Amino acid sequence: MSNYYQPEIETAPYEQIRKWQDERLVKQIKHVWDNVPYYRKKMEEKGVTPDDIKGVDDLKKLPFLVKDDLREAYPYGLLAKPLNECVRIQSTSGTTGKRVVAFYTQNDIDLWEDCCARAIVAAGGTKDDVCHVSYGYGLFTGGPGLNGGSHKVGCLTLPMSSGNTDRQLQFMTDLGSTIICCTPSYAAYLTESIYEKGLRDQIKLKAGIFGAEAWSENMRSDIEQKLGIKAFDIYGLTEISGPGVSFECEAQTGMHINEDHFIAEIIDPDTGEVLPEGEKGELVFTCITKEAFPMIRYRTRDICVLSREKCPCGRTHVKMSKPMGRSDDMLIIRGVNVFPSQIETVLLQQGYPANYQIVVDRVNNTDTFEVLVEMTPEIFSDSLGKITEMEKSLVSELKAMLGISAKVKLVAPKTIARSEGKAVRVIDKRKI
Ligand code: DLL
Repeated sequence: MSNYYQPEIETAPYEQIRKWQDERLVKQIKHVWDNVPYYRKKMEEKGVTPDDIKGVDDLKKLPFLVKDDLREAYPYGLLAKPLNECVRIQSTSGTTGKRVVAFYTQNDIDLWEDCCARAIVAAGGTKDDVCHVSYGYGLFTGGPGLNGGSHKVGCLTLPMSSGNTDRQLQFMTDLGSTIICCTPSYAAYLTESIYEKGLRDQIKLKAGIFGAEAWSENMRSDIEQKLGIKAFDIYGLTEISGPGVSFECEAQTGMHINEDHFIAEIIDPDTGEVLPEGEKGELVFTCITKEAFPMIRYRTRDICVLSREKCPCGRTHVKMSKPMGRSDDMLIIRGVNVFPSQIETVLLQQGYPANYQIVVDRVNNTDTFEVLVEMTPEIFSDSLGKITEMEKSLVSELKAMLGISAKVKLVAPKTIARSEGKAVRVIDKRKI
């Protein structure tokens, strides 16, 4: 039996959702036109005014925003409210260049926390739960978002933040955590530590809410089995608020996008053309309720598929697939597109843990491609012959999945650095 945090919204008929979107979009575009000169200029350049936007069908007339716009407009150029009406900033983990800084009014925080509360309730959360939040707190949106959602649901909230695994496990056992929120790679690490310390019998977890990075179905079933929990995916990005832009329900077949707040489109990343439902492409979001930092047609670079198929959970909001990679971090190795998640799938299928690192380099104008894979203590063997055989077998499995050859190196247990946040999966040394 499904539970909802805001049933009248989460199960609203599609016509109602569409009505909210039409009305809110028109209002939002006026708000942005009036208050964000940077975006107004972009609209003018495209020859669009707020009068041209009557509803969702007109969305495609509007210009896109990309990460470079955020860097260019840093820090206040995309702010749509006076600074003294803003109460919070959050920021992305940032790769190159300036960090992305997102602003929130109190109302923005309130709606964002509602989204996170929907995710927690969908994972079975109630006010009787002890919700253990091990996403980082601070500028990263993971900790603050799930913390706020957990309060709204009324769970006893443990604001653990990331790191200090011994302390995490002590609180988890002493206080009887029932829901754990963290990155999937940290969940896998915690699981490993629970077994190592013989704590499995003292763990009361029933659900995990894992997101912020890609993870495979095999990783899900591995964690679910070992901890005896149900593992739910949660998606989001700082620019669009943080975690809770979409979340999984008990059906575990994609994440419901909170469409009363965000309009989703799928585009061809090369041409920008909007693709029909069911086609794979880049996800684009328009925020229709955010006041301080309303992204319009923001290109996420995440590649996925949308589906309006009826969901057994009763929610009516569109579902997105797990991101299958990013249009900008997809690796092109010797001309072949490679997603790290494909490599992870092969490893888990072959009984290896998801502790791996992809190293790409260019030697004599040819790409080198190496996958370092950690063995578990069970499969660890110091017989050179056996290791060579296992490496060979992985090489052929990877070749079958990817269409190109990788060099595989099996390394001893615990030699690849563990992450408390997002795992570093790819080391690309090429200078192209
Ligand atoms: O990672 C927000 C978040 C926190 C989501 C906690 C879920 C849980 P950023 O640091 O801005 O925000 O990174 C956003 O991370 O564009 C995706 O590429 C990736 N990402 C987020 N969630 C998932 C997921 C947070 N469930 C970027 N699966 C996004 C795969 C994800 N990738």
